[in-house]
Amino acid sequence: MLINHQAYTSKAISRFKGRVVHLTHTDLDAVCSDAIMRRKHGEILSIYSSVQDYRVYIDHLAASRGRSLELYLSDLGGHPSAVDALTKLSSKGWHVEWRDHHVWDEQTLGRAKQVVDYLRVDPQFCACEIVYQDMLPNDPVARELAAVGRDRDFWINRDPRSEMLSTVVHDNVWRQRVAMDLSQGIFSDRDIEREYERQTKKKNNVIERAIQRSRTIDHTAVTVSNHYASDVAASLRRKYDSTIEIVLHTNGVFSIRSTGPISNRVAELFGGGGHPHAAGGNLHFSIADRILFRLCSLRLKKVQKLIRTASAYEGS
Ligand SMILES: [Mn+2]
Repeated sequence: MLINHQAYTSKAISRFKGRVVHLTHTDLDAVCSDAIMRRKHGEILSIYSSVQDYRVYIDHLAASRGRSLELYLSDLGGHPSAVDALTKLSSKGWHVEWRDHHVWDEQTLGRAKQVVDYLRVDPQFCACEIVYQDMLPNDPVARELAAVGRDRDFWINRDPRSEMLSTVVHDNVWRQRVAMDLSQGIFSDRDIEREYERQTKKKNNVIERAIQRSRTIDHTAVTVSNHYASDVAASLRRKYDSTIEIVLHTNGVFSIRSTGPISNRVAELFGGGGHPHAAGGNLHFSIADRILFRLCSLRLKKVQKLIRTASAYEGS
């Protein structure tokens, strides 16, 4: 069973007959982690979430009546509020394990250690590598899944399968389908290839529009796009030879990429976090901000503040 939306969580939990719930991110690293968990545990309940608001799902789990299950988190960085939610879940008898590779602040790391049954945060690997090492170290398919996940997550891009799969899992429905396929060692088939072609066309249009809307301030390139943030950022860097790229969503969530190790530090100042070279945060747009953003987009005050902050870090 797989779910993508908060509204379905309670219903899905009450129907779920298995034992393991997997709460993870939405990208290929998360999907590879999910596939390895499926190989290990069979039928699991997978919840795909943005890295910003996954806490809501933990609240839903804690509020659900019935059995205490096992929750495995992966590819989601530590947030103080998520640790609070996990404290409640643990007290209800849930077993909780957390595997991640984002940069955590020491305080959250210390608190999480006391709350969960197992915690491993290791930025030198991607999440699916950690899941593979911990859960199925002798399984050749799990090893291959971990390698494909790493190829994309660390932006190595040597294995063409990682480009194809990471594009296809951008779609909610296909993400679930690919997780199932990967768990059975199927890395590609005609349907996946066809979907890749369809989404590549869409992706190229999205990138083209994002480039048209882009601006540079100093060495920071900024644009607006609700999809394919990593690909959009990479295209901005190619075009401008920039050192920082910011991709804003129309709802105020943003992705940041940087040649220097500053992305997570900038993102942390805006309620987010992530990796030294790739991170995300949220400008928390009010309704008024959203309307203004539609009119003046990059000139919005909150956006200007983000750009100035990022540029200042770059110079530091
Ligand atoms: Mn990851």
